[in-house]
Amino acid sequence: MNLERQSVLIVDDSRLNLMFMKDILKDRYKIFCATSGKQALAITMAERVDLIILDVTMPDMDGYEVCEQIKKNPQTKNIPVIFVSAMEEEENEAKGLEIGAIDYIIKPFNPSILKARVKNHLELKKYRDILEKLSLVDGLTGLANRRYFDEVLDKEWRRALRNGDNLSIILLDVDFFKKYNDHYGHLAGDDCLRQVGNVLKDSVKRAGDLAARYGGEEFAVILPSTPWEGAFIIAEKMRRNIESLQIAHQVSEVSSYVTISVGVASLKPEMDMIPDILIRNADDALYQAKRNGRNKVCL
Ligand code: GH3
Ligand code: MG
Ligand code: MG
Ligand code: MG
Repeated sequence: MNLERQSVLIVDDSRLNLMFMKDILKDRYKIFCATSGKQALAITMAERVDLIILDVTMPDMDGYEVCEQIKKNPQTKNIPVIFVSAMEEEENEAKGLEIGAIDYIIKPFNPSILKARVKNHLELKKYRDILEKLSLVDGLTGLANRRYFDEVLDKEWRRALRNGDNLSIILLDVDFFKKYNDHYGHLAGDDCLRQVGNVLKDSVKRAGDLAARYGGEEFAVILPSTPWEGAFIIAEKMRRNIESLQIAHQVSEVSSYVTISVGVASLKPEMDMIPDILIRNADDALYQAKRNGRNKVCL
């Protein structure tokens, strides 16, 4: 979880107003300033912004339009927007709230009210961020969960299709894990899965790679822009690193330690294919690895 100071973007075409609001908030938050809608949108794309204070009346693009753009973009739509405006008519306030702003403050305002409202909205934003993160993370291993894996696979699939690029995935499964649980107990089993998860985390280092818990004692890894040779090397490294943990597994039929079987699949996506084909190929390869004696990587 990102525990940095939260950040506020203040947007107003009057520098005097900007400085006034910045002074009120700068002790508590990291502040970004923009004097136009265009500049504001650029900052929301480039920086981590947790809340936006937005003037309504500005030349070129007015605050409503800026807010609409922010709410339309999946990357920025969850950033709360507070309008601050001298336009005190109720229809203006209603319009601001209707297009997705969380609050509307009328100028001139009392600085402590601005401060308090910003604080309350940022508290809510913090909990929403935590909930979103929890919904994507596997509780046992701290890896991405299946839901997040599916989302990323979809995204990477479309990117690879656009760029004519390779996309590889690795599926892996702990060998004789039912016997492990039966022999050592479920808690030891959980601990084993945690250790396997840590090895996977450490084995994928490139930005864009994703290691996930796919379900039960199965894990999956996405390797964008990676041809099969590279994916195979990473898979083999994972298999070796798990074996090197030397987690005792007295009742395994393949080794005295915990091992994994691994399937690798790689292709250049084409228009008439869907991402499931990668999963199916990796699953077939994993099945081969199991049939060929386990503790193996197959392609
Ligand atoms: P194979 O080598 O063919 O993969 O055999 P296996 O025993 O590993 O496969 P099987 O699918 O028969 O058993 C998987 C076991 O994984 C059964 C299930 O209880 C256990 N398991 C799944 N999720 C968890 C978990 O979160 N914690 C623990 N401790 N065990 C789990
Ligand atoms: Mg203005
Ligand atoms: Mg399994
Ligand atoms: Mg298994």
